[in-house]
Amino acid sequence: MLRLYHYWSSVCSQKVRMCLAEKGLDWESRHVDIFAFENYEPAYTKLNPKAVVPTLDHDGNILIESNVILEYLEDLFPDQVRLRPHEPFARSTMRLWLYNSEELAHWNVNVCSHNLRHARRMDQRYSHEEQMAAAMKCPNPMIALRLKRRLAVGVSVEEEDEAYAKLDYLLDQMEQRLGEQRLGEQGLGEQGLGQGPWIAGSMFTLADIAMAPMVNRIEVLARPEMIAPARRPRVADWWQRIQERPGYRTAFSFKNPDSNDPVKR
Ligand SMILES: N[C@@H](CCC(=O)N[C@@H](CS)C(=O)NCC(=O)O)C(=O)O
Repeated sequence: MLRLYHYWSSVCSQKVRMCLAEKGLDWESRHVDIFAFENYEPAYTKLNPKAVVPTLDHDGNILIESNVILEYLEDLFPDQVRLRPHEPFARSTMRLWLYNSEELAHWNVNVCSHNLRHARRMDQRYSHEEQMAAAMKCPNPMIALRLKRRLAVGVSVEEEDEAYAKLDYLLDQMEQRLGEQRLGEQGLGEQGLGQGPWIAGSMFTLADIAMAPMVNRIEVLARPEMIAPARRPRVADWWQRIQERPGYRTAFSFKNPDSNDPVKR
């Protein structure tokens, strides 16, 4: 049995939901309202000491970290729609982009989401004091300090601009990756790291799944022109193809259980 602890619009949860959908796996949902601070409750942090979503429970094996969960699902169900190439260089490219999705994309998307999404939600529900009290309960010092700092000074325009510049830098690399032609790639077939159309070459992989929620978030944030065809034609084309996939549609249509949430997408 696969049980996923997740939040409807969390990018890291979307990654795992998309992987489950692409593989056609059944799973049980445990929605964790991170804007009601349910992820800081001891019952949850016992499972996930980092106090973040997602967490996967597979027959009592508890997994955290979305990229680790993606690879675990691939290890468990390798034949149920393969999402990882065999060829070592294509596989390493897939892993590089899993890493990029966390190191560069997730952190900066989080900064850019704060004013438009996160603060609006929390301010609608809780006073400043209540939010500070919740931050005090968070056992993960990185998350707690980030929340306390944001409650004290917010996210400035400069900080946002810096985060968008880092996302631009990553999207430039993605544009280049999707157009790269490796010498001698002919004949590598499905495993080869040829020119697209996917991030690790001709095969749709976990790397595409890991980047999909990040690009989706950039689109719903204030700067969708970052992925417009005129600016980055290959990324725009990739994004179009991602959105056409039934796995994307299933994963991203998970309903927000809170109808009063000011954030709709
Ligand atoms: N590296 C972790 C990051 C998880 C993470 O930061 N999740 C966010 C939602 S996308 C979260 O739970 N935030 C809760 C909080 O900041 O209180 C992963 O990939 O699973």
